[in-house]
Amino acid sequence: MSVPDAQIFPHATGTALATVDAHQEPQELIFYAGWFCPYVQRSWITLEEKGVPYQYKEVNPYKKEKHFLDINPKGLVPAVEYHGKALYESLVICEFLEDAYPDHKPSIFPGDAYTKAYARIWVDYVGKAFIPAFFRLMQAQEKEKHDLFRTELYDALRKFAAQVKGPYFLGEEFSLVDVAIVPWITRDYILAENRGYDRGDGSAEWKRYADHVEQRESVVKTKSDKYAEIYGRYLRDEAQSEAAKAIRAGRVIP
Ligand SMILES: N[C@@H](CCC(=O)N[C@@H](CS)C(=O)NCC(=O)O)C(=O)O
Repeated sequence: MSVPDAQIFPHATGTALATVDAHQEPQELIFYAGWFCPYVQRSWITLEEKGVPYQYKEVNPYKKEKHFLDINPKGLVPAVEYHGKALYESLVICEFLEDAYPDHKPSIFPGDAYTKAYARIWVDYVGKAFIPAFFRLMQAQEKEKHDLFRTELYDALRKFAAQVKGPYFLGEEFSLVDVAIVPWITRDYILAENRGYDRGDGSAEWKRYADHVEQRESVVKTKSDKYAEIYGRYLRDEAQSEAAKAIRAGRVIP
């Protein structure tokens, strides 16, 4: 059966296109990615930060093709194949890259145990509070719901911004907390254009943080310029992705 979301633009654009082109040679690590996906961008940023050699392969996860389901039975991007063995889940991949390539710097985890655990608390917060609020606002159809969910998103991001040491979440070092949230920051112009969202209305701290983190080189190098095309279906609440269905049903995003 054809899924409407399967009709997506087939490849990266903007600055991400050159990054894709530079990673076509076979490597021991194959990165299965969708140019449009914020979860993919997390793992992609980590690959670029660390300078890990990888081969980029574009996958349309909505097609659920057998060769991809063999790699990730969940049928979601990102996924990697490392020496022929598969892994998936964006944050798992980020942590794996850290462990598998310890000599590739910078590390996206702080060295001391306490700060590493503290970072994990805020990565968890991004997944449980910030991202669901972001998608709820995007998929909401009525004006009252826009107002309600915009307030909810501002509450979520203010709480996060209040903990930002600056310029990055943990201070001078870019870390997994920044990696976890920044793909949604690079896409928040969709909410600004369609849902009355404004970084400055969130809080001055949030705006300062968001304006800064989106300029990180690894973020810019993995950014495409056609996100609006993908999110039209979310804005009309027609998207059939697993995330969109979960938000619609009030379930946890897979
Ligand atoms: N929890 C997953 C989420 C990945 C995800 O939802 N990817 C989307 C694209 S942004 C996907 O592959 N969707 C296919 C679908 O929903 O059928 C992760 O962190 O990697």
